[in-house]
Amino acid sequence: MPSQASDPNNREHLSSSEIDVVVVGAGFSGLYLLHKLRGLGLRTRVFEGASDVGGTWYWNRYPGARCDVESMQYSYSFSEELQQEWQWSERFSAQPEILSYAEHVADRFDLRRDIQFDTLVTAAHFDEESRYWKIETNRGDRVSAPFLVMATGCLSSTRVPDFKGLENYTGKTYHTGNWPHEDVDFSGQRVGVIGTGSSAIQAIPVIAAQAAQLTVFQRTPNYSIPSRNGPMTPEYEQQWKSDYASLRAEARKSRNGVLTNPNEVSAMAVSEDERQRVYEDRWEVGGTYFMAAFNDLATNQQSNDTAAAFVRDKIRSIVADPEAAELLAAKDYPIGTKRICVDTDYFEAFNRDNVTLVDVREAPIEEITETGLVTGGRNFEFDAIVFATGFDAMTGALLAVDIQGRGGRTLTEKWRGGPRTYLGLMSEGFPNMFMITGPGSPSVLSNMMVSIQQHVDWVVDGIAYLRAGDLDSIEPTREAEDGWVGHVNEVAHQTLFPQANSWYMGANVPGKPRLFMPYIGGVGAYRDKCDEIAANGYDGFCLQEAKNRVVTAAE
Ligand code: NA7
Repeated sequence: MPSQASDPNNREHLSSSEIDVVVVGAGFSGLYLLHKLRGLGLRTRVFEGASDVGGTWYWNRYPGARCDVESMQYSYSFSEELQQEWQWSERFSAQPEILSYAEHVADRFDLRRDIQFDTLVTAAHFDEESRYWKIETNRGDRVSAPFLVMATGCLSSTRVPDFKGLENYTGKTYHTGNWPHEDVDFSGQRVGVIGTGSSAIQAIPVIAAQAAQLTVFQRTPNYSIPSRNGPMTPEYEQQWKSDYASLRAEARKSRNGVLTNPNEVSAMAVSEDERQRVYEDRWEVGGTYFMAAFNDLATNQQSNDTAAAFVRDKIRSIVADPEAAELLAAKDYPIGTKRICVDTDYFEAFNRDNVTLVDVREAPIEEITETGLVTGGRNFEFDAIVFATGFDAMTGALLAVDIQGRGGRTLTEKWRGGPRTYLGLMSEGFPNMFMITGPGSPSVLSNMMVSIQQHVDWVVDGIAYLRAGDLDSIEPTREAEDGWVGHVNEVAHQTLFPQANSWYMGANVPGKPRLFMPYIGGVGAYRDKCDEIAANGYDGFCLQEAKNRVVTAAE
């Protein structure tokens, strides 16, 4: 086999019979999977559509792209050496630094030699006879393996709305989630940004500082908290590094996989003065810590209202033009029920002379023209349009692959009414196919690094269990899956989350079933549940021996 140096795309791959596990995706999930599976002695092939590792952080290179989980917490915990040696330069890391970290991990653990880049998996069909997954790629590869792991990410299928006339536009277009690798220079240009989600909120202040004119088209305003980002101090770094083992353990048991210093008091249990003091303190600390100001902001409308009102007042105090301030102040959904944003000078950007806000809620974008767009009967001309219009979240990347399980049933067909999984890890009818941070798991409601590692550990332990027991397949029972889908839904409806038209609810994609996709029962509780199920011999799963004897957890 040639070295990667002589074969840049690393396309010379192991023959089918030599592969134990096919992994789709070389983001943080795929990288850790490969490392762990190798540790088990399993021959693993990773397919990745990009030209290098990094997943989300490979694609989302837009100006201002940054993680909203603190650097000291948004990193792998599986290697003590790695977590001690890597140095983050800021409290919240910017995309280039996170990508360098992913590259460093790939180098340090010599991962690239088992990754085939520039290759999209197009089909994965389960062959019942051999109990192997047969995989096809857009480059003509055909491989088969007993195990398939979809490490395709939750926010990797970008979405440009189906605007009339889009193909006619002659200027430059960009999507935040698929940004060019070359420098994009907006100097002297008239730029339009469509969307005001997390990506836009990060990009707008940076683009505004460069462009001649920036026009922001907002359909729904977002609540955003200042990040208070700054350089990493040696003291803060040491505080974490000297106690990583116990801090990481605490994060794993926490609600969201992030240590946010939660205040275990209801917002309704304190006086108005005390409430304002707490919000003021959290606003000063910055970041998503704000949402941990009280313990019932996600569940109690009255409590939530107080936090939302506080943030609206902050927006009014920052934005000089009262009309723009009112437009920017979210009012019709509870704070946090669309993903809370974290910014650096977002609202301040609207005080610049070269930035204009246009409301497209009442008058949606009618069409894209050769030179710009039309909304509310007004014509706007741009040298470049930035689509910050988000993703077909959680299910988009999975359903983009022609996945067929037992009896040739497609995943698309099975999920027509919404995703159905057991634990967000597997779906009935699709034996030996695992999803990392799939719908029905805490995933996007948590620190992804914590949830990714938990899933990878669970999956790899599961495969080891099968191997040790001479079992060759695992699949959830329909009953267990029904129970889990019901539980995910029930827990979601104990919160305020279903009230918002969010991508958590699939509401941003026309025609997508409207239901709350991630599991909101808490990272710690979820982990305990997964561990308990494994400890009970994989309760709710059907395990099969090579000889076809069905083994259930009760045996
Ligand atoms: P989001 O949060 O889905 O934001 C997409 C934005 O695009 C949002 O403001 C949308 O408005 C807007 N949008 C979408 N379609 C349209 C149309 N047709 N017209 C006008 N505006 C539109 O994606 P991001 O990339 O910002 O963030 C995704 C996640 O990445 C983020 O939550 C973090 O977890 C990281 P809407 O709100 O739907 O009215």
